[in-house]
Amino acid sequence: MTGEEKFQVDLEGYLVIKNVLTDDEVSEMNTFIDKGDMEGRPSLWGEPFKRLIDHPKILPYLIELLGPYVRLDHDYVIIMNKGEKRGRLHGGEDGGHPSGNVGDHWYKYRDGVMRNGLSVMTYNLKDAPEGVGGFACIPASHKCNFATEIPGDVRSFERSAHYVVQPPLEAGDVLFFTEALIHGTMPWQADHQRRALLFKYSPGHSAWNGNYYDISKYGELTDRQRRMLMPPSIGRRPRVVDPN
Ligand SMILES: O=C(O)CCC(=O)C(=O)O
Repeated sequence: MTGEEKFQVDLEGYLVIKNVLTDDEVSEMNTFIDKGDMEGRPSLWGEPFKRLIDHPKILPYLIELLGPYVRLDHDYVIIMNKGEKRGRLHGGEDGGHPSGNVGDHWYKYRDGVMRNGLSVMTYNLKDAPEGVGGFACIPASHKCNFATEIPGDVRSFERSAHYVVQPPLEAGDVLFFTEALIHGTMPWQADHQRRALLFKYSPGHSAWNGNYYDISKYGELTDRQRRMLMPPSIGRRPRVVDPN
């Protein structure tokens, strides 16, 4: 992770990582989705998707931002057609939003180190240029203190506000965001489908999802993938990357 990328995550709570997937990888995944045989979580859809558990270009970000014991908590796909709506703006530091839901949503900085609770790597399989909708957020809201004051019509995207942004994304880009950031899904306006794979990670000791991975369903896994699919724990937990 470059110094500028660290600066951006600390400043804004999200980051666009360009060109993580090659054109061939994107088209292989899109062809699979076109066939419509998607059962269960994307990480179970075969090798090209299994690689996303610990993608070598993404792993350094995960370790820097969630620590050496980072684990995959859950993964799912978002497919949207023109005119479709999904979730309003939500998230934010625990307790900071009107539903009162307490998740494991937090961001902390100390002595040059950033740490996050539940965080997301979204693999984009279709372009999402400016103005088409999809992922939207309030940059820097992972550090805001008045989240309960965000008006309902802004949360539901009925009224636009200058502080809500939809970052433009291209197929192959990965979007990182901490769930401590206030974020949601704007109605999708493009003629083509939105296709996004959300891989959500937690520090090794914590879980958002109570439904842990069953590694017997995955066929062959590397040792690293096995470590990243372990249920939460901390005592004697192996690091994702062996320091030796
Ligand atoms: O990518 C999106 O549309 C946002 C997904 C979302 O709201 C979430 O991960 O909680």
